[in-house]
Amino acid sequence: MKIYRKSIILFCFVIFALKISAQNYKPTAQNLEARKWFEDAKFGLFIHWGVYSTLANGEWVMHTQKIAKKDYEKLPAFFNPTEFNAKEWVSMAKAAGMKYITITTRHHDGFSMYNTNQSDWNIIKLTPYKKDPIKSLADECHAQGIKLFFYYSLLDWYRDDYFPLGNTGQFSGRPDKGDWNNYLNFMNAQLTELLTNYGEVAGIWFDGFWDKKDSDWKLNETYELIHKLQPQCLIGNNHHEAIKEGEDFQMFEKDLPGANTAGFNKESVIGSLPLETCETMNNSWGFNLKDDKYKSAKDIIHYLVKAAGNNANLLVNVGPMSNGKIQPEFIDTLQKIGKWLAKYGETIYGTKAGPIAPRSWGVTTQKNNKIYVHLLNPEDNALLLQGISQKIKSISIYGTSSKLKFQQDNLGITVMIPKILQDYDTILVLE
Ligand code: FHN
Repeated sequence: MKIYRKSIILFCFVIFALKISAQNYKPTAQNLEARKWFEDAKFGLFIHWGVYSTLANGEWVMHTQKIAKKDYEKLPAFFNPTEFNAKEWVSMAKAAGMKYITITTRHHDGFSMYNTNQSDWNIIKLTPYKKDPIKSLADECHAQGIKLFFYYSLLDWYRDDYFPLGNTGQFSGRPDKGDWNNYLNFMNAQLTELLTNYGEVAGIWFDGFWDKKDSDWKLNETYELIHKLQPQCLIGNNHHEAIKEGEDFQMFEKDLPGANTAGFNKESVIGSLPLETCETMNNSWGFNLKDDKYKSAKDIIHYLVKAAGNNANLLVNVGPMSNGKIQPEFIDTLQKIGKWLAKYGETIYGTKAGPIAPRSWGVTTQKNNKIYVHLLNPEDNALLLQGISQKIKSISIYGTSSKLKFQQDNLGITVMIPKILQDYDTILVLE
């Protein structure tokens, strides 16, 4: 009896230990290095592009317009992006000061924008274009030294084996049965293609988990596969939940880390993983003809600066048109941001959040022996900075030699703010 009890305890211990070790994801040295690079990069371009772009009504059009599969299947025939030029897109991102691109390889409509052998529902098989834009983009990114992330939708409105259905995609006219394990195998096979045929992939950006939170997604297996194929590849998942085992960065859609203005970011920052927020340039991800609620260069620069002041990257989105062009409004704004970053990028790239928590007047960033105070909304002609323990030698306006008057005492640092302010963001440098 005693021996029997002992072996049960031992068995439980082994199971417990196995569980712990399975959960103890240890990132490789390459992965840790990639995380460091990612944290320093600060600014990326998000691209939502698919056959939905032809309808010019956003990437959710199949669901919002209740389009059945049999009708949606007519769309690829209209998708012929003859004006697409990977060099132009990558150069545009580079000139905007962006260090990486994250592009939709497959969104919720399940249509693969790349050459896949796992399904005919793809750009090569069904569009008059017949070419693989992801391949051209990957080659161009590698040539121009821009890292490439692949957005990959876990959610699928098209496949029968995405079953049982989740909260969306009920109008596509699919049968009442499907083999979930087959769906998971299909996804893993597609991810294997993406991580084998496109050179170095900086990361996989998952989305759509929230459609079926309670399903057994077997994410551990998928994450292990990715890290096995490309150890440096960073995994992020826009599941709107706390970070899960195997993920390499944490994301907050349309919100600064820890904030929840969008309504779906209930999780807080956990641990010390790199952080990212993403935002649209109007109110749409995919091309939307009628959406003219454009954010200004100032809006986006302010968001980028605030993201940096919160230790996060900003991934800013464009939804190219079905001819392959990016609309001029976006290009124009990105050029303005690029000019600003060319001048002030040192106060953003490679920085960490500064010693003072974000305030109504702005944020702080820091690098080496410098603290950058970003006055986004200067409120007064004197500013009291509290929370800096180091002795400050001098305070100047970034990029100028003009020193500002200040006093450092027990209360903090009081600095006089000049009347002439810089474009978008007046940056004080504390040495
Ligand atoms: O449903 C998607 C949406 O289309 C878009 O891709 C965004 C980007 O963050 N993510 C989802 C909504 O959470």
